[in-house]
Amino acid sequence: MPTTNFDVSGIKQSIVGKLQRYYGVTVKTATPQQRYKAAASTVRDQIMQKWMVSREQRAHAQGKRLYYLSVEFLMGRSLNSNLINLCSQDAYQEAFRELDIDPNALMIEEPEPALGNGGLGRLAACFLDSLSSLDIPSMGCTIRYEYGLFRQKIVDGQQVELPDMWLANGNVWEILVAEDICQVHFGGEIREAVVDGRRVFTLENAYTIDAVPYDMPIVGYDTDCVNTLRTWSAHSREGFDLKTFGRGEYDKAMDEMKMAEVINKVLYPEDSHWEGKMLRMKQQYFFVSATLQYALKDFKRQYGGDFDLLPEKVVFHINDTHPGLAIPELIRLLIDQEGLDWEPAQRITHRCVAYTNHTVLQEALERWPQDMMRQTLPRIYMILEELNRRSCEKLFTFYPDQWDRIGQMAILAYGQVHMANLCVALAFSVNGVSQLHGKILTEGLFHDYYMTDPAKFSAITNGITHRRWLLSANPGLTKLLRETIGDGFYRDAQALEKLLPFAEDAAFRQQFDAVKRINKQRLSQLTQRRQGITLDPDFIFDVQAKRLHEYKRQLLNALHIQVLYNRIVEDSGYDAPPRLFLFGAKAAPGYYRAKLIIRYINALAKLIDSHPRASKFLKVVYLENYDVSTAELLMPAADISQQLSTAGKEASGTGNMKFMMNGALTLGTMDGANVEIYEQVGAENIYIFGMRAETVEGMYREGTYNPMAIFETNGEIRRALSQWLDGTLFPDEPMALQDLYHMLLMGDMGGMADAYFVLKDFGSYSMANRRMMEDYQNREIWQKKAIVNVAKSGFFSSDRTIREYNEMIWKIR
Ligand code: 26V
Repeated sequence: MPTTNFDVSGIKQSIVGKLQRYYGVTVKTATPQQRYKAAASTVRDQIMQKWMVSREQRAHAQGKRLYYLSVEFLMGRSLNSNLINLCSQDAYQEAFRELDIDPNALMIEEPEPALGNGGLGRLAACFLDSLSSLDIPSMGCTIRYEYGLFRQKIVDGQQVELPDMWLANGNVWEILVAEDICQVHFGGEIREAVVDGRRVFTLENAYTIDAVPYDMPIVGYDTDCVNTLRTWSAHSREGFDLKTFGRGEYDKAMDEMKMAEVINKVLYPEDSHWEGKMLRMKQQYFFVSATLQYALKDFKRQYGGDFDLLPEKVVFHINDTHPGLAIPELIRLLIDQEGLDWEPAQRITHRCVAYTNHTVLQEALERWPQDMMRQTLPRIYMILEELNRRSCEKLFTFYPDQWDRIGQMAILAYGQVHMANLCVALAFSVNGVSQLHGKILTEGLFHDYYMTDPAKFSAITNGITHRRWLLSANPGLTKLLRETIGDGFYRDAQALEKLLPFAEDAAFRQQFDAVKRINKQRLSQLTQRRQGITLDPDFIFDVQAKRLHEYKRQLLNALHIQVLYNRIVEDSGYDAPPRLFLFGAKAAPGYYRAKLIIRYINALAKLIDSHPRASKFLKVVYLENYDVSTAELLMPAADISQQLSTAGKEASGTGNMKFMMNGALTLGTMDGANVEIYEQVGAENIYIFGMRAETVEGMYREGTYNPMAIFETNGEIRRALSQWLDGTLFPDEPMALQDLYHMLLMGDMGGMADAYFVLKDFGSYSMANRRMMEDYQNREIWQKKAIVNVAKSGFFSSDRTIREYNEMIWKIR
């Protein structure tokens, strides 16, 4: 077999050859998209050789394999991160140079697979990178959504959603794996029979859908390990079920086709508010069932039918409760397909499944209507009933006669299937994503379960892949670091600590500053191209980038900007360094209040722009369509990272880590992983404000919080809120922000006023801002703090996170 040599001349030959063979063009006449395809498929060829070897090695080694199940993987573009992990960046750069190809123009031709909403999906993507880099055999499993998260436009200050057709030009990185196509069944009725003295269950009159897997390679950094991201696509059987059609059941034949077509059509864009949508449940079961069928097939191929061996060879990690039906589905497969009895099936399943919780927000916890589950997945529902019966029986011995408590802990209760309870009761491991979040799980949300089995709970702080978020996203800083402390941090992010002494080195600080400036200009090119806005690198770049949600408190930031504006307007002697506030956030399309906050921010931007003096000190820019690629340009340009969630609400946050690693200082609450950033850098290198989580909890319990009292006593807040209703912000529609006003001061529909304590924390936030601006004006002090942040960010590499998961949970090799 001819093997290609991927040195500079081999790369050039391959690119030129592909352009000629695929498109009949030369490098000069090719479109940027054609050049991208030719380059990317060259990289793919290079990966293929490793991928094959990796698969053979895994089969040979007979080790344990991790299946990471997640409804979201927010991968971002692959080309550059693959080049980095293959250690081929230099060779390709040189090949591009010699072919006169602009690498940047080529990279942006890659459509970004936006198969995720936010933190949870991006974490899954970072994990895959670390798993391969640490040589841990693993497969990410998810749904091949035809449409990823919507693209966002801002029109007249408002969010408009557009479809994300990321597959329109094909996907260079995936291959269809025909031999692993399998079937998933929905609906129908259960028939029970006794065969050889054993009760057997069969499903009749079900809808059957083909699950078609597409595999994407996940390359590890400087290693031979290439793992797989498998995305499942739904197809109707043989296109159109002719048998059904032939029987004259046209409607049914059509229904099946429609259902198959729709199942992987679109990613749901809500990431904080759960709704019992039948289609979403079908999506989840679809990819879970297909994944488990494949995993058992692969297991049997290697080890035959000894399923007691399964927990030694396989671990299924479920990313939040969304893939939680893996639990009853594995039991179903072991019993109905493999012929095991209930007890061994449940015992084996328990030992194979681990669960991570990612949110404690009540409204985000999944609870399916029991009727819906019974109709759509009758056999799964039967198994849930049995699991519930056994689980409640066990709980009853631990909490005798405490029926209320057991009702709260039950898998089935009050007409609903409670997914978190299912996962906590049945998984062998339950973990939180930061120290604080872990504590809230064991002391709050899952406390009653914690008391029954404390050993299975853990907290493992999230991480980010420093290869994408530093090496790839910030080439300027990476180069400077390599020249200063060597390239040890490429492999081991903790080596960034070597940077610490250079905080005292004035020459280094100056270079560090120069890199930041260039990164600001890079970002400005993006906003210029996309929105026609130029950013002034002399401004402080102060960024809040994350999904738009009340608990994340973009409103606190905006309200404070408005107060600053008023100070400037009123005080002709006002002086402060000029500050650019950048917002990047998508709102769930049905989240009215979040969309209103977007309007508010854009109205503020306009108000400030139209004031000659205020616009010398302040600028607000709403970055359109915040996604992974935007983040990669945004993080390296930031001076300030705003992490304002109400304490106790943000499970971890991972954007906070990306900013830190790129030298931004955090302005934040003691929430999620901000707490650990604080511990890493020390109090003098971070700006902490606001109530602590316990205080917040206490205020909810007591119910005595009265934001109106703050409104009455704080003139700056009163002035700003009054401007919401007097036409200052929306001259043509003075009542536009009425809902926000009401929410803050009166509460809505019986809910408490200002439930996220925006007004309560405002004073402390404002003070922290003041401290920060004073420090910023002393360049030396500020630069030192920024450098300490980079130096201490190694802890937040997802390599550390994955090592901890493996030591504490998966125990692979
Ligand atoms: C929740 C839901 C609720 C039901 C509707 C659909 C849907 C889709 C996604 C989610 C995920 C919400 C949980 C989430 O994204 N949590 C975030 O996880 C990050 C990674 O652990 C963490 O850093 C963030 O703090 C946390 O909000």
